[in-house]
Amino acid sequence: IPIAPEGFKSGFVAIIGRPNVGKSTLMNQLVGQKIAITSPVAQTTRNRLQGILTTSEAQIIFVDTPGIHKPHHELGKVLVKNAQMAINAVDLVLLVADSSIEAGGGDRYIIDLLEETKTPVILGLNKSDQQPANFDPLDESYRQLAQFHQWPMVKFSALTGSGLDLLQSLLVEHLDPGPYYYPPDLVTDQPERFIMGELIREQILLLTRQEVPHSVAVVVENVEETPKLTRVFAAINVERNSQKGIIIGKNGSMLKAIGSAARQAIQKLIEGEVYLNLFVKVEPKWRQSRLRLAEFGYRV
Ligand code: GDP
Ligand code: K
Ligand code: MG
Repeated sequence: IPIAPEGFKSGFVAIIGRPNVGKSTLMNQLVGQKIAITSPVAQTTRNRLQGILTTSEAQIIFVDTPGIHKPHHELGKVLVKNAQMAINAVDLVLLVADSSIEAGGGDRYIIDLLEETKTPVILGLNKSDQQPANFDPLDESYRQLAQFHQWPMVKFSALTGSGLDLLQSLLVEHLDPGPYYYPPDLVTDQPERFIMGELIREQILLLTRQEVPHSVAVVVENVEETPKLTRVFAAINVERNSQKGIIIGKNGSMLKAIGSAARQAIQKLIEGEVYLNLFVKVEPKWRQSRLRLAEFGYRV
C-alpha cells in the first residue's frame, strides 16, 4: 500500500436506507464495478460489503448494508444489528432515500437509529431519473428533514450516474485527511468466491417466486482453476422441499436458467471462461440457526 500524499483524504462511509432505495446500485456505480448484487426484491443485500473508491485525492470505503426494517427472525436481527454497528463504526453516514416517493414512516425507524449516533450524516436522494416532473421533494418532505437535522443533501441517479460527481465531492469534503486503507486498485474487501455466490443468489432473486429468495443461501464450496477455465461448485441451500422443487423447476429448467445467467455474470467478474455446477440442498430453518448463519457466511 503506497503512502498517501499531503492532503489526501480517506474514510469509511456507511450507505444506509430503507430496502430498495438503491444502496447497492449506488455503491456499484461509485466503485465502477459490480460487486454488490441488486434486485427489486427487498433484503437482497445480506452481508456488510465494502466497496472501495480511490481517486488521486481520496480513498472512500463504502459500507453497503442491508436495508433497515424491523426484524422478524434471527437473520433479520443480525442484519439490523450489523447496520447499527456500521453506523457507529464509520466516519460518515450516507442516508439514501428514494426521491420518487415522499419521505415517510419507513424512514422514521432509520432516523431514530441515526439520532442515537454522533456520526455525521449526508442525505442522498436517489432515483432522480424516476421523479415526476411536477414533484420536487427537494422543496418538500426531504428538505424539511435535512434542514431539521442539519444534514447536507444531494440528489442523483445511481442508475444513470447523473449527479454522482456532486455526491462524490460532497463526501470527500466531509472526510478528514487520512491514509490509504487498501491498495488503490482494490474495489472490494470481499473474496471473489463470496461475490460468485452472490451472483448466483441474484439470479435466484430475479427468476423465482417472491417467497423463495428469502429462504436461499448460496455457498461456493469449491473453485478449481485450470488453464482453460474456472470450475465453480456451489450449493443452493433452501429451507423446504417445496422450495427445492421451485429452484430446480420442471425437468430442471429453472436451475438451468439460474445457472446459465449466473455463469455469464461470473465470467464477467473473473474475465474468463467458467463452468458452473449448482446443487440444491434442503437445510430446514437455517435462518433461525446462528450456527447455520455463520456457516453460510453471515456475521452473527
Ligand atoms: P437496495 O435494496 O437499497 O440495495 O437497492 P438495490 O440497489 O438492490 O436497487 C433496488 C431496485 O431499484 C433495483 O431494481 C434497481 O435497479 C433500482 N434502482 C436503483 N437505483 C436506481 C435509480 O437511480 N433509478 C431507478 N430508476 N432505479 C434504481
Ligand atoms: K434490493
Ligand atoms: Mg442492497
